Amino acid sequence: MQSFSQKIMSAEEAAEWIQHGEVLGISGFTLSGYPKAVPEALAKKAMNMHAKGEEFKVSVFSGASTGDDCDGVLARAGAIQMRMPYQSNPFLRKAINEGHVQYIDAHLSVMAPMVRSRALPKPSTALIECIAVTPEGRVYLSASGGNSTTYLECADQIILEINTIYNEEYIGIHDTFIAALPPFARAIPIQKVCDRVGKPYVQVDPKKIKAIVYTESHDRVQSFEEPDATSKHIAFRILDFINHEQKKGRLPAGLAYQSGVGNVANAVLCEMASDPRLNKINLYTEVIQEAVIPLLEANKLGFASGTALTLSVEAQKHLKSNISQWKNHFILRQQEISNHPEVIRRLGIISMNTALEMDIFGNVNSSHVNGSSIMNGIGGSADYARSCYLGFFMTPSVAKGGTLSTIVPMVSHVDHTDHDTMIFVTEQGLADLRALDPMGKAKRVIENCAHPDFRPELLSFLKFHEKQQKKGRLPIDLQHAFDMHIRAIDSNSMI
Ligand code: 0RQ
Repeated sequence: MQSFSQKIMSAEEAAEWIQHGEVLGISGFTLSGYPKAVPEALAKKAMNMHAKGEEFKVSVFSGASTGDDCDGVLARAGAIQMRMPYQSNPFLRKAINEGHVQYIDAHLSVMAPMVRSRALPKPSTALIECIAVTPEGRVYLSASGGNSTTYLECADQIILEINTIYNEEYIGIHDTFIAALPPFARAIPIQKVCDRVGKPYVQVDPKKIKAIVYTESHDRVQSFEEPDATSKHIAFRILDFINHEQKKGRLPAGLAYQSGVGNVANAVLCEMASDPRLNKINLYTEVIQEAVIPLLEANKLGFASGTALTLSVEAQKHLKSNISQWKNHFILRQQEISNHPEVIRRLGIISMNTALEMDIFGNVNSSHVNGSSIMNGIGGSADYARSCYLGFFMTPSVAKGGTLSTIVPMVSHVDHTDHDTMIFVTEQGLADLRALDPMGKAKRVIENCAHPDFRPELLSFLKFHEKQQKKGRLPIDLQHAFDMHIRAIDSNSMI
């Protein structure tokens, strides 16, 4: 049996195991469960080497976004060559948009199988935050599942950060199940949100563990703003629609929800906690976020399955003081499973994701401002949108103080095509696009979702169709499709 006492070391010593040009496979998903000490040490190492005129950059594969003490420090140190599959850090975003970091924006469900099948470069080092490791090599993950199991399995060497913020009561939250690659893959045996199909730990070869670093540091997650009137309007419209569909017999009661990231998505979940029409709510989602606490306190959370527990520092402490009572409400899975289309389709998920902009024909841009500057990434939104039972895309009808319309003639970047979208919602209203042809969709989206200030221009876009001799199915006027975006680029305003 392996004794780890000689492998316990400082973050700086652990960083010496990582060399220029490596691919790191790190833990972390939407600012939860990411390594905190070794990335800081690695950033210092990179800066020292750069000062001496030496090269030092690594490629970073994660689950999803990590905190400023990981993505942020590494980006500021100029230590990232390539990043995949999702980020949300302002410094890293700037470095990507300025062309200093290569960024591959990928569906979150496919990252791990692509690593295992060697379609992507193999991470040489796995850098993983955990709660504990046993001498037999059982690694108990911390606040996120992400792609950690795959990185631990594939990497040549392992560096663990044991975060003592967590105590042993957290052990058991994870369910690590990995499907074999085709043609040997079998059905994933999840029939209910709460089904456990794997193990509460990841088994690694203890000989691969080169360094263990102790940390005591919360995930750096900001508290959400109190939901504003716009977000509340969006939430009411979604909840009213769900209630209406259930009354009409078109939507079975009791389906689980997926909720995307950001302020709007959090507001919708908060409204669910106080909506008397909803009894117990189950989540089959990626990110179990802050609003899960009001649901627990209102005794309305049945079960939450996700890959990340993304809570503000205050909520992390609150969860810790109630962990023995609340832990039976949670499962954290690997993102390959939380986002697996097979499971999402079988369970029949109600999916709610936020868009940057949506077009009148049903296409959605979640990731690129004016078609070119990355915001965060597509994340898992398409994993859910494509396979869900009922899918909402929501956004305030205007951004940047009312100067930009989020409803446009054509999105400037397509993450979700009209084939994969169902319901659009803004604070102005809701448009069910499922039974409409392109012209029907356009009229419904303009009437129900666009801000009144932008409706005349959007309607005039459709007049092109009336003027055309040779009509075509989609009334797209290529000469004017991006007029609104071009004005936004020229003057920061679509008005
Ligand atoms: O900018 O921060 O400078 O003010 O975008 O917008 O309104 O605060 O919305 O926090 O809910 O995030 C789409 C980014 C929305 C997020 C997005 C500007 C706006 C603001 C943020 P400021 P809000 P939210 C599961 C699902 C993709 C991944 C996904 C996201 C900033 O939800 O990344 O869905 N989604 N994953 O001013 C220019 C527009 C704009 C705009 C908004 N049309 N043009 N700027 N903004 N609309 C989780 C994972 O997959 C991990």
